[in-house]
Amino acid sequence: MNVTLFGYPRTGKTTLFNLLAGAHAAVHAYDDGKREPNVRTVPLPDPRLDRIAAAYPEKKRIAAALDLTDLVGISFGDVKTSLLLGLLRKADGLVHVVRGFAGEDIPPARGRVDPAADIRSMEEELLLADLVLVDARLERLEKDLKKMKDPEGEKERDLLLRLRPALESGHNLRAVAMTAPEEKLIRSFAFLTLKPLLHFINIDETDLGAVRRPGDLVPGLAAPATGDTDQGAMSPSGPGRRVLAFCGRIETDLAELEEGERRVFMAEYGLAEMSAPLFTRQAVSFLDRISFFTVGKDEVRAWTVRRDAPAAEAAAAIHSDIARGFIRAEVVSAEELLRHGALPQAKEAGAIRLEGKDYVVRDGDVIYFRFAA
Ligand SMILES: Nc1nc2c(ncn2[C@@H]2O[C@H](COP(=O)(O)OP(=O)(O)OP(=O)(O)O)[C@@H](O)[C@H]2O)c(=O)[nH]1
Ligand SMILES: [Mg+2]
Repeated sequence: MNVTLFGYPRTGKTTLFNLLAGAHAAVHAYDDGKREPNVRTVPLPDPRLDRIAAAYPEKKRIAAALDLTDLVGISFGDVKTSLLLGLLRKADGLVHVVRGFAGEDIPPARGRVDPAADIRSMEEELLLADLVLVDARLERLEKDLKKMKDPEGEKERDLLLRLRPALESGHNLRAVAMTAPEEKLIRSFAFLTLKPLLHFINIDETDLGAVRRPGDLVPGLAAPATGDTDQGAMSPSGPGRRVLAFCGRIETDLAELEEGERRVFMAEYGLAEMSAPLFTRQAVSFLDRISFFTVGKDEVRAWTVRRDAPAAEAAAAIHSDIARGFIRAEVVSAEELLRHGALPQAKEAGAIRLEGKDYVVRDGDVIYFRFAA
């Protein structure tokens, strides 16, 4: 599972990467000409995993992991031809880091600081990159179809012809209703506008009061209504843009402090939470995935799988052998399991269900896969 940080030059991508990954990658990448991305894997905290693991103190606890990639800035207008396009396409989710801080010493990429304009133009660039891909594929398909009849190719062409106008009229492919087989048909294109996208605005400390209400900060770009909490700001449901804000400079200073001291300064700035826990807590749902858990011989472990995935796919996330030899899944929700204490007691109480390979996995399921080796 991976997320890529990208955006125009000097917006604070590496600063955010360091905050999220607890890393110390050099900023000023634009000075030394470094082109390779920074990469780091971070564990995703999950209180349910902690509580299940607490019932098994002798077993190791293994959190689900998220791979973070930090790209160098892409110049305005360059996304569709960027050498980094391949890396963007590989991502499961995209975090667009947006310049919101003034900072006269660091000239903004487009001459002025205008997060709303940057968000709109980056979204257009993503649409355009997908459109280029659709057109190139359509041209190729039409040529082939003239030479030879190919029902699969015709299906693909018809679908692409349906996607094209959506892109042209400024709609993400996420907004186009597609059947599961259709989604599969175009999966290999790795369209950018199909990916979960979050705009993360790097704001000035004077705007910190608005940090969890970026909709107030950037009028017209309201995140889905979230009341006073940040909950749901990254959630994929609903048509709204997903926008969060952080203050790179302040958080970088705060990250150096000890917990107690940090709390004091955070309170002073009116900052309820640092970006790292905020982000990692919501990363699984941001990526349109859900978590499930396994209690193995030696370890209690969290996994993630695509939302709406069947049990067979969850099994495959662990090991292809388990998917291949799948017999039954023994399933109990984490809540139910914890009510009984541990698996043996839950079993005794008849709380464990036997499910087949088509069972749609629910967030928080604890699963034991029976399989034939
Ligand atoms: N004033 C101010 N400066 C910041 C803030 N965040 C980052 N910077 C500075 O902006 C410069 C660029 O930050 P980076 O994190 O390297 O930005 P980047 O987007 O990774 O840059 P490239 O990879 O070169 O595109 C650095 O000098 C940072 O110290 C902020 O919130 N406020
Ligand atoms: Mg950078």
